[in-house]
Amino acid sequence: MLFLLASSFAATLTVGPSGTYPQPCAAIAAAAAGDVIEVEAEGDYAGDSCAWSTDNLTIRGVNGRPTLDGTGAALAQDKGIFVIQAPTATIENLNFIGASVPDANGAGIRHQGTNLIVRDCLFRDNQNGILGSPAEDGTGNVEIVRSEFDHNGAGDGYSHNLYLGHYASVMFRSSWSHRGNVGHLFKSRALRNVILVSRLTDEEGGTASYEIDLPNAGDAWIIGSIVEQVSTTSNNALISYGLEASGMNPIHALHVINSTLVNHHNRGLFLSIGADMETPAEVVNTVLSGPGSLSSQAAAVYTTSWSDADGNPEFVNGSQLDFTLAATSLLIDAGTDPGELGPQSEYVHPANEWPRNLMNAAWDIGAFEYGNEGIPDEIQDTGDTADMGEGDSSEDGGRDSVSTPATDCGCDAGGSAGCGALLAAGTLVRRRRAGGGYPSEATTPGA
Ligand SMILES: [Ca+2]
Ligand SMILES: [Ca+2]
Repeated sequence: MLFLLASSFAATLTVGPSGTYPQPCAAIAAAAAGDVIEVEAEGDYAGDSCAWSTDNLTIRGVNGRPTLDGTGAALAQDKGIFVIQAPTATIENLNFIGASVPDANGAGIRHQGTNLIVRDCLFRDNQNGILGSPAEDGTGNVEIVRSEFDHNGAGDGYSHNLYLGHYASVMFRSSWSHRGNVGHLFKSRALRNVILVSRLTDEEGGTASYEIDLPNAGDAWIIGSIVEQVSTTSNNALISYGLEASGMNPIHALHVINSTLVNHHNRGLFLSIGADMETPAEVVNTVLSGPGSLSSQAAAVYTTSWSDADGNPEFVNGSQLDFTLAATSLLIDAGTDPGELGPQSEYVHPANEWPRNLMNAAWDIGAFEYGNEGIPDEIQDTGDTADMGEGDSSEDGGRDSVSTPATDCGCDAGGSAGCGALLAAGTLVRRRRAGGGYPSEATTPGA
């Protein structure tokens, strides 16, 4: 009995100068299912790399964000810095840098398990930021929150900032993918993809191909997000959907809601939609700014959306990628109520989010609501933070440490006009205040 009890409790293993283990992979090798591994930021972990199949490990950076630098190192299985073959894994607050292998597919994280949660991580100058394919097609949920993907790609067009295979679902939330090296900023073949209050901007120096590539279509939601194509893009389309027949998903429904799409190339195609996609794309409260064609799909439906034909959207500073609205913008209050799927939060740079309040009782077009200061309405109105719990950021306006709304303040199953449909679909999850102040909780079926 005592043995059974002891074995059922997760242990915390410590890594670093004052920890038990010198390197993360030594702790990973020693860990049992369910254990937490805390990695001190101040250690030197260059070249540390391993594969594991131990279930439900959490690897977490503490006292800052530690760096796993794979530059010049031989990486596990010639695949990546972390090669995860466990059913479920959680990776928090780590930098993955410089992964490269002989076949040019080296990844910061190579995922071959089922469920993966990544929070507060950075992937820079790897051949792939994350490269994943589930152990069994059609299973597994990947959730990426508050993470940055910068200048990954081997430059061959086959490696990307982020490339996920045939998972059941992928959630990319309050995250930033930028400066692609020829590959895509986001590529997924999942049955369901949700890109929520995120920023996918190629930016100065980027040469990404597609900013979003969903080659096998699927149930796709781009909500409250910013997508920008730079003049040096390798392909003048921004969002590519359903262009590969092989492996095509059964659902062919693309929804773009309250997003800001900007083309800085001299020509372009905002939505490149495969000819076999019989369901009209739904584009609601979305800005499509810059030259080029809106969509290759004639049947696409635009509801209170805005293109150059409608005039200047009047961003505060579009050339510097500030797509908030000027006071005189005609996009203010010009949207329609997107219902259950309207974004309840806004992207906050870099790689964060805060609540989106409906200002002047009318939706604005695009990813940003004019006048929103990110503080939940309840706080703005009353100054009373008592019912919001700890971690409110009302003092600093929420920009540094995004407040995590209590369940009645944001997007949750019981909230007002929340993201009910996504919640019901098991994609969005209840936002509640966790110990670490995370704005979202992961979906980890069976965990
Ligand atoms: Ca492009
Ligand atoms: Ca408004």
